[in-house]
Amino acid sequence: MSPVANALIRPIPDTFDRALVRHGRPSIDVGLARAQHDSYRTHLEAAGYEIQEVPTDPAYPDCVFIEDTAVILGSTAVITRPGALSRRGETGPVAVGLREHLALVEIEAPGTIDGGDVFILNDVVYAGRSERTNEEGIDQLRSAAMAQGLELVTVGVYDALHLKSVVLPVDHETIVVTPQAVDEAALVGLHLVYEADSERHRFSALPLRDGRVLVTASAQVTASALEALGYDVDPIDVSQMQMADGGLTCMSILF
Ligand code: CIR
Repeated sequence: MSPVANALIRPIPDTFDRALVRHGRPSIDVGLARAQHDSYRTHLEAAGYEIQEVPTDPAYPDCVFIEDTAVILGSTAVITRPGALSRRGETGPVAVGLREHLALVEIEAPGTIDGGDVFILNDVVYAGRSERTNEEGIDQLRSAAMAQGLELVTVGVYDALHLKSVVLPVDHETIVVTPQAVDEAALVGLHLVYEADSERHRFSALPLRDGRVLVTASAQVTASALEALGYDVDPIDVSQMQMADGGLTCMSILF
């Protein structure tokens, strides 16, 4: 089992149907979203995580996507400065939840970072340069990473909201990548598995501490490819969060 044992989550607010979306205006069913979020919570509990809930806030329709508000680097939580103006106020209550466990560092203006643009594998912090995360934010994250003995690699994101919309680690060396969505040269040394073309932008994954990999039920071809490689995949339907451009990593902060 991984030593990561805590999961910070934030329930769906009543205003979730007004969450930010990149394209169009999908009709999100808030009740169904809540049921799907409950199922997500149950999967985390079954894998052995201690759940800590940050109160939801209807002033922030996107607050369920708690991952974007903090990045855990060793013993430090980097409190982000989200790229979307409407999400800036989400960080305060998350910082309160994290400060009882970890030292805090804050990203300062003009830097912006969304946690969905960051993952860490083998002492390397991969940071996506995206529509939400800018160069100043990445520079500040690099300083925090170096203080923890980690190096940072910047990855250009071309066709996605966040790095983790299109690059999903499934273990310490393997990532599932959406073709032609990021600068793959920055991912050298990692084992790449490609998302099926027929499921473009539908796959998401979250490796759990019990060794299973939670995967989106909407990407069965990609999930089957992982299963064939020996991964123990656990499908979950999060269609309503996907309508709001969310995936599986974004609904928790694991530490
Ligand atoms: C947003 O546009 O900010 C939200 N609707 C979706 C955020 C998803 N976050 C993530 O994948 N880390």
